[in-house]
Amino acid sequence: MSLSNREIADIFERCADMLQIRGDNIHRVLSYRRASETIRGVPRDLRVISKEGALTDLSYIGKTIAAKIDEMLDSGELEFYNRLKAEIPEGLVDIMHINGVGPKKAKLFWEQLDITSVDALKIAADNDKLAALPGMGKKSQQKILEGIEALARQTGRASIGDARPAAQKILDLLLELPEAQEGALAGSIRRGRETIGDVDMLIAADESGPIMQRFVTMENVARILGQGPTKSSVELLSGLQVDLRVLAKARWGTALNYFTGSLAHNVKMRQIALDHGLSLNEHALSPVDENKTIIETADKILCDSEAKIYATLGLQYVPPELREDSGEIEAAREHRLPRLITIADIVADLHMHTTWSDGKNTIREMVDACVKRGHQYIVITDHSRSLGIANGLSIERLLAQAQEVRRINDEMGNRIQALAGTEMDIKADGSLDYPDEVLEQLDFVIASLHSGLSQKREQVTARLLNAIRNPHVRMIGHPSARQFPNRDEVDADWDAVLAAAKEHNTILEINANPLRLDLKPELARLAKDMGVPLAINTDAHREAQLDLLPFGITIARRGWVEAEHVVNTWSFERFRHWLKDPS
Ligand code: DGT
Ligand code: CA
Ligand code: CA
Ligand code: ZN
Repeated sequence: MSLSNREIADIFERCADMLQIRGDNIHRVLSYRRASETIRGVPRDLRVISKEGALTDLSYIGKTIAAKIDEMLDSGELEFYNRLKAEIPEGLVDIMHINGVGPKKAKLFWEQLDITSVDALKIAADNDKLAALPGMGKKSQQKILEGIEALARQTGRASIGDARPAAQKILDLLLELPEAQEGALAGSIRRGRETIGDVDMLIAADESGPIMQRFVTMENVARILGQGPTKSSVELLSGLQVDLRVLAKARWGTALNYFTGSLAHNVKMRQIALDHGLSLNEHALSPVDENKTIIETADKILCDSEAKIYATLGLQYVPPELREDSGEIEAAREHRLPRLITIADIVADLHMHTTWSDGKNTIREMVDACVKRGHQYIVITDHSRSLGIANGLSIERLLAQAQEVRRINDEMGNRIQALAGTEMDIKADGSLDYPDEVLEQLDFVIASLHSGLSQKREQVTARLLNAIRNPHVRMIGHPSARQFPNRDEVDADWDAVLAAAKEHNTILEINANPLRLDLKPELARLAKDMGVPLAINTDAHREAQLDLLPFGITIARRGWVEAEHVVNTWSFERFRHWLKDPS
């Protein structure tokens, strides 16, 4: 059996992990790790590339690695990996990936306590056996226990940042076929969930054969999970599963509605249909008798649009992002759904980095890129001095940068307004990274949590409140500090945080980076309900990341947010006046 790209990448990654646990030369470790990353990003089947003799054209794939790829493609196995497995118990790899462990500690636990599985590690930690080991302690033991819990919650779901563009590409490809009349993404992608279990895709066509054929023969397909006239499923080389359904245009509305979900929304919709004497499924609305049995002789109502379903049931049209049975049906009944924000409403980006700290583009490059994207105003917000790993700015460099931003702003004339700001660290002890007399020289100050993220609720809350109350701090960046897939949000008293933000007119950010999406939708909705000002920003560390805004818009829409609640939909005039007098 031949292996898929993803399986080969997984094996190289595990080789790298095992070499690292063994304590091998770091360059050797890295050669396997980089090969693994390269392969994960390759959009074509390695089998094809190998046949072309082009494996070594890929970055970080030399002769040795290429030979190992060929070995796996031919035999489905890798002798080198088998030998490593005989030496290093495989469970150590899982242990090493727990937050707070790493290769050295995994080896320590193995050598000292003969621990070779996550379960055994948990038992040892529960029984206080890790704390006494050299270099350990109660605190690191507790951290490992939390890491194990976080691991248990991981479900192997893809980030929307990866899944949505990949799905859209496939849809575009299929829509090129002459048979395809209409197409859409459905399921959790269409509803805009932060993570995606599998991709659901619909195409309207009279003849499905050519569409299904094209779908299962795409070059990034690892294996076909099923192929039929109405439904096919494939697994991509990336590991993502895609379900495609082909149906008649006349049933487009009912099918799209059904496969968009959520399940809970569908269940409510079906109940409302029954209240109208109709049975709703993916094919049609069908009249039922008093026993709720479909009257076979009665004419079915076909819906070629979702609008027709909602209208037939006396409901306002419900945007997909709201379809979670969290009050949207009740609101639709009373025609009081929000007018959700759209990407066209955004006129500014208040959070981005440059080469002054850990960004990849200069101030001028970022400013030009924002002009190109049509922004009216932006803020340059590099990291502050205590964030050493991000090359944070000393006070001298910060003030020099502000001068440079203002010089460039003058150069730009009325093409854009570029403001001088900072993303200041809220330090672990709760203090802010720059004194007030420095902050007051800036146009806009963000404060963010980057460290001390596992502190207790009271401590984290106090840090956030301290930042919110500072008169120079105008926004809290990525307030919960969560990161996909495995950094949980901080534990904070969000009621207190939102109330303080409201009182002090401190903006809470909806960070649009798909790894963050923070505030999460539930908190964004609470904030909006309380009248807390919001902003949707990219936190771009390079020019291309300025295009991540749509992911933030999706999150805001899931939080029922309207344009008015988001300060970077306001004109520069209004924003500037509000900064001076936010009351
Ligand atoms: P995911 O894939 O876990 O990210 O989440 P979804 O929502 O995409 O779930 P999926 O792919 O299992 O199914 C897509 C939609 O199809 C789901 O949102 C609602 C609909 N659906 C699936 N199974 C049922 C069902 O048994 N009854 C009803 N009414 N709808 C269903
Ligand atoms: Ca799905
Ligand atoms: Ca599905
Ligand atoms: Zn940032």
